[in-house]
Amino acid sequence: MVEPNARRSANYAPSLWSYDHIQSLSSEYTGEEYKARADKLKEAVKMMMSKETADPLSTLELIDDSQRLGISYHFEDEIRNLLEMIYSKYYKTHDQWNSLDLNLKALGFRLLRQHGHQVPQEIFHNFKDETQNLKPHLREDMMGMLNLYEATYHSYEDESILDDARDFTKKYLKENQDKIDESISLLVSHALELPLHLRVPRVEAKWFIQVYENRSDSNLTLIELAKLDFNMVQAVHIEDLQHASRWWRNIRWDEKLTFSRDRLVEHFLWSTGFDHLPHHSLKRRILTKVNSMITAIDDIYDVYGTLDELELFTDIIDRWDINAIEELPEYMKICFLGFYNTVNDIAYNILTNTGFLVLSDLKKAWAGLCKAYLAEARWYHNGHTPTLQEYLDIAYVSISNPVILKNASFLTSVGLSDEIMQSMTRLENIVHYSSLIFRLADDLGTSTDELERGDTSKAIQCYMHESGATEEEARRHIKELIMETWKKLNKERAHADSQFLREFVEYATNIPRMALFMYSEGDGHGRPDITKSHVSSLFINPIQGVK
Ligand code: 0FV
Ligand code: MN
Ligand code: MN
Ligand code: MN
Ligand code: MN
Repeated sequence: MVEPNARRSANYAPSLWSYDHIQSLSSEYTGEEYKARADKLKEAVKMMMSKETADPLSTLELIDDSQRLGISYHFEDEIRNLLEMIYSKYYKTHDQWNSLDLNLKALGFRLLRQHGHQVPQEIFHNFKDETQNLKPHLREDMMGMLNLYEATYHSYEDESILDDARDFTKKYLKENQDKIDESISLLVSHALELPLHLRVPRVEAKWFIQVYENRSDSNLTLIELAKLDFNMVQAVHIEDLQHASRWWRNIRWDEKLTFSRDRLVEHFLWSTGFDHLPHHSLKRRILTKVNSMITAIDDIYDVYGTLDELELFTDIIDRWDINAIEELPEYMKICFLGFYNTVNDIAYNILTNTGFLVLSDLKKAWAGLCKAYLAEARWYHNGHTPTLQEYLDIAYVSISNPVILKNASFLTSVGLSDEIMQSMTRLENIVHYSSLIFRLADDLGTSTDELERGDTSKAIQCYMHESGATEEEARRHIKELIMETWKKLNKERAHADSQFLREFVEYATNIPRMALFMYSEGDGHGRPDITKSHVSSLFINPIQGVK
């Protein structure tokens, strides 16, 4: 049992980003001149994509490069048409794909699966024969192995050919990465660190633009557009960040809830990782507020609140009862009224922008989150360690992803129609898998500190408790669970057959990608020094050398 009225402290470091600093940021990439230049370049790329080529590999490479450079959102129709054509010409039947070489198979498989085409794992049934006589110093062979490795991350459950191919290529790439020239070994070590499918697109674009530019055969139109577009999108992000930072300043939680993490900029980083597209500003601004409220309320439950207070707070949120606010302690009055006003304001924004009244859905999602927080607080205060399954049934909610995705679903660019409301039930699995990976990645990154300061047992400890495993074994088990859950998410992605679902599923996939990114070097959310260079790279420093 824990002393019921003791307050803990997490001693979180202060923010590195002052209000004045954020408001002083600016970008020159906003004027008509840049826009006109970008439009010209886009036309040129469209021309490249419309030309009939006899070589499917170069077409696929063009698509892959444009995706990695972060500019493919300008060419969605062109890319969809190209892939449909390539699919029906080369990948639809056994006879067609059986005659392709390994590199072409692998690149096509990845891009086609990514875009919802059904290519079977059997395309790689003889990959071991095909890789018998590889010469690692040959560029083509190495690219083939790299593309096969990347392709295997698009697998579903029970695809053992792809599991084998992943193990095989990983080993091969590790053993041979020093034997090739730097332009490829750089790609290989990057991929071994984390495969492309698990990376945050915006962060990857910033990295890949530099790599691609140094290539001897880079396409000058693509690279010019990528650099210009990156800077123009960054200008939009700066305005979004400034907007969110004004809200944060007005709500004053940084000075009123001083026990909690002051992380407005990091919350903006999260929401930009979820969706960085320039025309989705409203979504980014709203989700930054949502993320900030989640973190503050999480800190109330995990760190500052007494169990009695938490019981009361949860009940008032559940009843959405503004009249009961008098019963709350001072700091909870501030939190509840600020929260209540902001959620109402978000619902109002969604109503005026999309015509949908979503307040009751938002209320339900927040109440669900607070109940999950309370369940964990009770475990902690009672000294109860649940089984891993018992824990995850609560913890996939307490990671806050259902609240995030509920808000995001009402802000997809497609206006909500009956058809979309019907696909809401289809979203349940997507929400579940996305949340589970987010939770497990968060526990791998944060639970050491959490347990030290006093918090409920997280996935690692629950598994150790139930199985007698060591911490190292438990961590390995959690990592395997993450990989198995990605496979389930991949399967759900394959069913995304409308504009709404595609946008939603991409959002839901970027959330666990962001989690892997934010926790890759430690608790990048709790410790601003870890995240500082990424904030500068994405929001402050433009790419140099843009004409
Ligand atoms: C929770 O941190 C938290 F604030 C997260 C996951 C980052 C905020 C970002 C978003 C809301 C997107 P913490 O590790 O304290 O979470 P738990 O659930 O483990 O207490
Ligand atoms: Mn917490
Ligand atoms: Mn928590
Ligand atoms: Mn859109
Ligand atoms: Mn955590």
